[in-house]
Amino acid sequence: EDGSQAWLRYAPVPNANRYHSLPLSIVALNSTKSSPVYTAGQELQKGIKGIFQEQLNVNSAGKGSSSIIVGTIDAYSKAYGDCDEFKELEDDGFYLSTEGRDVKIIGKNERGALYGAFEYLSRLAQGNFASDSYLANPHAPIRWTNEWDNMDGSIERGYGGPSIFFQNGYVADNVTRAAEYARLLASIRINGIIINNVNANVTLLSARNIEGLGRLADVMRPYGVQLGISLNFSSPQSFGGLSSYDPLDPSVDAWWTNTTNTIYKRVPDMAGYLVKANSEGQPGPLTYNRTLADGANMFARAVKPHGGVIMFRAFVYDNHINESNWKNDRANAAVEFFKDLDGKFDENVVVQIKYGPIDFQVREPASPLFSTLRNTSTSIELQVTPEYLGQNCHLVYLAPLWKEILDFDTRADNKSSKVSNIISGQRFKRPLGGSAGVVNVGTNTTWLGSHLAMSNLYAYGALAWDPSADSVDILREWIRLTFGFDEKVSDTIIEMSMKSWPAYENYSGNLGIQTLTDIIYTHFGPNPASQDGNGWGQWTRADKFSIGMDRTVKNGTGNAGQYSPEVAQRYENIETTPDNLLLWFHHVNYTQKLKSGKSVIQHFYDAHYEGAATAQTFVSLWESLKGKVDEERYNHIMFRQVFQAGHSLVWRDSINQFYHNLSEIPDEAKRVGNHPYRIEAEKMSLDGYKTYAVNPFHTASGYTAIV
Ligand code: BDP
Repeated sequence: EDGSQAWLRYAPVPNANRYHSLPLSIVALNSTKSSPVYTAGQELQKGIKGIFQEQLNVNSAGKGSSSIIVGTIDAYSKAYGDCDEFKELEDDGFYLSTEGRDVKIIGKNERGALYGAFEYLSRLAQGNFASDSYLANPHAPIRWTNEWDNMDGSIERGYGGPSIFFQNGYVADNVTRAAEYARLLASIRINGIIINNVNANVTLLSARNIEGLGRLADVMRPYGVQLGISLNFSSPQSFGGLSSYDPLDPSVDAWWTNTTNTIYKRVPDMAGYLVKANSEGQPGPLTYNRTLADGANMFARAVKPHGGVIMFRAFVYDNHINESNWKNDRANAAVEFFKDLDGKFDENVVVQIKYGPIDFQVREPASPLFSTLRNTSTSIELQVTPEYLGQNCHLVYLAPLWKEILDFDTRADNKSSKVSNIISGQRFKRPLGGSAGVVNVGTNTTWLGSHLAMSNLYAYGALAWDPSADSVDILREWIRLTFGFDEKVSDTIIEMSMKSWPAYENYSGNLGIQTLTDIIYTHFGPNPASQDGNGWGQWTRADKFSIGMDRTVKNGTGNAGQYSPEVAQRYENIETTPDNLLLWFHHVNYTQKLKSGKSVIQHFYDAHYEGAATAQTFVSLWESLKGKVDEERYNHIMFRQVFQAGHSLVWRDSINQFYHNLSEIPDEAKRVGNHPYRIEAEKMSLDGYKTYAVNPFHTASGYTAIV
C-alpha cells in the first residue's frame, strides 16, 4: 500500500458476490482505443476483477443475457433504440441504472460515460449494491487542476517530489505517471489540467516541447482530461525574437496566432491557456499601457477557432507595495484592476479568482471580485497543495474551508448570490465558469507527499462537480475506498480531519490575522515578525498596543466597501464582523473584547494552546488504529502526525511569545513563556552537535537551536 492507486485500489469486497449478481459481460459501445468509452470498458473490467475477483469480457457491440452497458446517448440509441431516461443529461453528465438484468451507464458525451463507470465502480468498492437509477450533471463546465511544474522538473509549492511531466528542461520521456494521474483525475470528474507553472518558462514553446505536449495529451485523452498550458506574456520577445510583446502590436498578435496554431496541430483538443500577467514581477499588458482585457483577448482570439478557453488570473498585484501609506492594501488589488474591465473580455475568457483577496490564507473572506464581475465569466482558484497550511506535514482537511467560501452569499443586488452559483455561470447567466485547483502532484508514490492529504484532492473533485456535497460524506467515501470498511478507521480519520482546519487556524493565526508564517519565501513555519516591513502586503499592522488591518471605508483602506452593500455594512462595523475575521477588517487594541467576552490577546494565547493540544490528540487517535491500517501507511502517517504535534508546539510558543513580548500583556493562565516541564534541546549536550543562535528568535526556544 504505497498510495499510488489512491482511491482506485479496487480491493476485494468481502462476500460481494453474495449481494450482487454481476452481469456476465461488459459492452463498451462503439469504442475505439483511446476513447474514454474504451477506457471505461477497461476500467470496469479491472475494477470488477479487483472487487469480485471475476474476469468479464469487454465487447464493443452486441449484448448477452445480462451486461454492463457503457456508452454515449447516441451510441445507446443506435444500438437499442431511444430511451427517455437520458433526456436531462448535460455535457459530462451521466445516467446510471443498476435496476434489472443490465447495468446501464450512459453519458451525454464519452467523458460522461467514463464518469458513470467510475461512479458504478466506486459504489461497488464501497459495498453499495443497491438497485437504483439516477442521473448526475456537473454544477459547472470547467473543473480543472493547475500544476505549478517547472521545466527543470521542480515544482513550485509542490510537496510530493519532482515533476511527473518535466525533466531537465523538456517534457519527460516517460509519461506513464501522467497517464496514471489522468486516470485519478477522471475518477473525480476533472476535465482539464494546466501542466506548468503560472510563472511560466518560455521554452515550453520549443518544437521539442510542443511534441512533448502532444505525447502528454495523447495519454490523457483516453481519460477525457484536456491538457492546457500556462504562458509567459513576454514570449514573443523573449522567445520569438520580436522587439515587443505589446498585445496591440499586429506582429505580436500574429506570433501568438501562429504559435497557437502550431500547438493545436499537435494537440487538437487543447483546453486552452492560463495566464498570470503583471503580478509579482511577471510581464503583462500593463507594461505597454494596455489593459488586462487587451492582453486576455489577444490569446482568446488565437484559441477561439480551436474551441479553446483563456483562464486569466485575477491575482494581479505589485509585490513592492509601500507599507508606510495606511491606505495601501493588496486585498484591494483584484477589484481595482478588474472592475472597469467587466464586459470587456471576449466570451471565451474566464477570470480565475483566488478564493480570498490575498493568497490562500488559513482564513479569508471570499474575494469581493466574485460579486463585482457581472458580465465576465469567472472561476474560483483553490489550493489543494497546502502552501500556507502546513505543506502536507500537517493534516489540514480543506473541504470545510472551501465550502465556507463556496457557500458564501455575496448578496449581489440584495439577492441570494452564493459564490458557487456565480462561478458556475448560473447567477449572472454566463456561458463559462468553474474551478481550478492548484494540486502540484509529484513523483512520490503518495502523489502529494502524504496519504491523508489525498482526501483534499478527492474533495476538490467532489466539490467542483457538486459544491453542495457534504464535507463528512466526502471523507467517509474517500476513507472506505482508501482504507476499507473498518468503522473505527473511518470514525477516527473523520474526527482527525474535521478537527484539523480549526486546529491549524488556532495555532497558526486566528481572528482573521492570516497564517502568521514566514512570508518572504518558505510559507511554512511561524514568523510573525516577517509579516510587516515587506512589500508583499500581507500585513498585520501589529504594534505594542494594537493589531489588525483597518479595511473599513470610514478609517481604513476601503476594502470592506468592495463588497455588495449588505456585506460591506456587515464588515464595516466591528459589532457585525464575525470574530474570525475581526483582525482582517479592523485594527483594534489587544484588550478589545470579542463576542466571547475574551480580549483579543487572551484569545490569541488560548487559541494557540487549544490548537496545539488538538494536534497532540491526532497522535493518539492515529495510534488507536494500529493493526487496522496496513503497516506501510500506518507508519508513514504516524511520522507525519508526530511531526505535526511537535511543530504545533513550536507554532504555539513562538506566536504567543512574540505577541507577549510585543504587548507585554500577561497570559491570564500564566502559560506563555513558562514551560517548567519542558527540557530545551539547547540545554542538552550530545556528541557531534553544537548550538547556534536562531533568527528569527521565536522559531526556537531561548534563541537557540542545535545542529
Ligand atoms: C503565491 C505563491 C507563489 C505563486 C503565486 C501565484 O507563493 O509561488 O507563484 O502565489 O499564485 O502564493 O501566482
